[in-house]
Amino acid sequence: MPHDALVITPTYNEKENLPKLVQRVLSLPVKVDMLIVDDNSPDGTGKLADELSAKHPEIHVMHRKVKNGLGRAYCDGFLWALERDYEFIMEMDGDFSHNPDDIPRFLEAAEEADLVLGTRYKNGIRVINWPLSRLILSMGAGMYVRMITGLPISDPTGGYKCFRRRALESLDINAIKSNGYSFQIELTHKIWRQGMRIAEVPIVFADREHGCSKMSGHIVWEAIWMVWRLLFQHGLRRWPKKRVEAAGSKADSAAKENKTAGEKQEKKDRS
Ligand SMILES: Nc1nc2c(ncn2[C@@H]2O[C@H](COP(=O)(O)OP(=O)(O)OP(=O)(O)O)[C@@H](O)[C@H]2O)c(=O)[nH]1
Ligand SMILES: [Mg+2]
Repeated sequence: MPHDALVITPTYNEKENLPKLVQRVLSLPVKVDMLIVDDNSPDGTGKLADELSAKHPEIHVMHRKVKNGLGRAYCDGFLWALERDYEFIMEMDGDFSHNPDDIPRFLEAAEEADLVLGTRYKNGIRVINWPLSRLILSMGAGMYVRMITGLPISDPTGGYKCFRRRALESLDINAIKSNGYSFQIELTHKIWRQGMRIAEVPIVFADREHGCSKMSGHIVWEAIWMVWRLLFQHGLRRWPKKRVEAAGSKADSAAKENKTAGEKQEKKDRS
């Protein structure tokens, strides 16, 4: 039987990482499914993913013909998840920069939020083995996003996230064209500006040990333009629309209880 949480991992040349990653995810105390979205990796990651999927029913694989960027891979994964019954849908890199042991904390926080973001920078800096230039770029990008768009998030370029189903349903996924940093910022901004509830959980981010980074200058430029686009799309507003209650939140259930109590009272009064 499928679980109600799905972890989506895009892969491009991750053959050293994938088997260990799958093992770690499968041995978590919470049960989750995993979708590997592989872009025809020349190192054979796709074939390896198929072998893992044949052994473990929790593992699913999507093959895409050409390398088309992390953003497109996630969007295809989201559409796949929404066609099924998943309530919690996570993004997790396949290079161990995101520690799979954090998954239960994301799922717990998602009980009270529409979107949960892993943060490397709230209450300290938790990044291992990055050159200083990369850290400055990442933290600088975060400041830039906050300054221009007003998005009150400590790590808006991070890619370890958990979406509630309705947060993804609120997006026009086919209209999202960005990749990399920009992709992460765009999704979060579009969910935040609708007034949905966002939570942050602290994570430790470690640079990859195996394989190589797909980071490029293009990714940085794309993000620089994207924040302005988002600001204009939102009518130059730097705040969200009226807050909507988070799916399954305590406040939400309290509101429902109040409503039911009110209805009961009304019936009593009428009789
Ligand atoms: N399917 C697919 N996966 C990708 C693509 N580009 C990157 N990935 C995967 O997305 C995840 C994150 O990619 P990384 O290369 O680590 O990129 P990054 O995390 O932005 O950069 P680094 O911090 O330098 O590692 C990894 O699991 C990659 O294998 C792509 O074009 N297609
Ligand atoms: Mg990485």
